[in-house]
Amino acid sequence: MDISILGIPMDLGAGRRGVDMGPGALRNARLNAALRELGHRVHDLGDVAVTIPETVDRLESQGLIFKDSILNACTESYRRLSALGPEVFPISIGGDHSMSMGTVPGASQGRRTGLIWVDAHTDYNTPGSSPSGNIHGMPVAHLTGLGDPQLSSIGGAGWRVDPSDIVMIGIRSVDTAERQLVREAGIKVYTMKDVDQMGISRIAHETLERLSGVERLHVSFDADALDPTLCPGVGTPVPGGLSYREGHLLMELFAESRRVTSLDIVEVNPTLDTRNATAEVMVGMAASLMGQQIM
Ligand code: HAR
Ligand code: MN
Ligand code: MN
Ligand code: MN
Repeated sequence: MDISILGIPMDLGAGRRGVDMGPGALRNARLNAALRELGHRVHDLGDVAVTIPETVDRLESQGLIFKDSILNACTESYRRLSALGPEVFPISIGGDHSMSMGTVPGASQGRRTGLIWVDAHTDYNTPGSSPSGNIHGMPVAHLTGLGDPQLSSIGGAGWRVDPSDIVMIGIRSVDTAERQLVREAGIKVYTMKDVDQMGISRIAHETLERLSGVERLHVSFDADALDPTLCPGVGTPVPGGLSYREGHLLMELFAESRRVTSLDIVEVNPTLDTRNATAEVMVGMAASLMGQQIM
């Protein structure tokens, strides 16, 4: 496969600093080499330009924290990924999760896209519902057309993800108003309770079945979906996450389906990590999704 890697060194959407160093940490953990060893052709596009927070006013626009700068970085990411065409598998490495407002439409190539959101959080706040104002808690809402009109139209005026084409896995932290929005939208959510009760294998199969009608299939993998004992390098750790094997099995089963067309790896924060362990685990997850097998 032809894989293109795009770095998005952005922490503007997060409540604390440091995920802007995620792309460096993931490359340092040998992401590119690991993918090449699987037989893929890997082309690194480098990083998109992201505003340095110290150089701008935090409340650039209508009280939405760093909105203009996030909009710029997402628009640039959208353009870079759109230009790749449908034959290339893009892996976007971040960076806080607000980047997915650009990477999901960019990787979609204008097609109907299924979105698998692997995360401790549903990231379905709107500017009105958000308790923090941090845009990394809002990308999915904007991808479905809610919220700020500029952030919700990065992929063009008509493009959006249908809430019935979204599946979330690993969820264990949802704000009160956000929960209502997720319910109203009809998004399929597998909480950690579901993971414990059903097993990740059944969840993977149900997810693929539910998304059987889409043309493109995007996995957006937030490192905080995994248990914080395994991935301590995240800004918003929540106890009780996916185990190492649950994460890998999920990726292995998606790989087996051969249906996934793009990936984000987000929220890796080297300033909070232990010897780059979180980046190394996430490189392993990417390798499993891209076909690495035990035997
Ligand atoms: N729900 C909280 C908020 O909106 C925190 C969510 C953001 N945390 C993440 N994204 N790391 O998954 O502020
Ligand atoms: Mn997230
Ligand atoms: Mn999260
Ligand atoms: Mn478990």
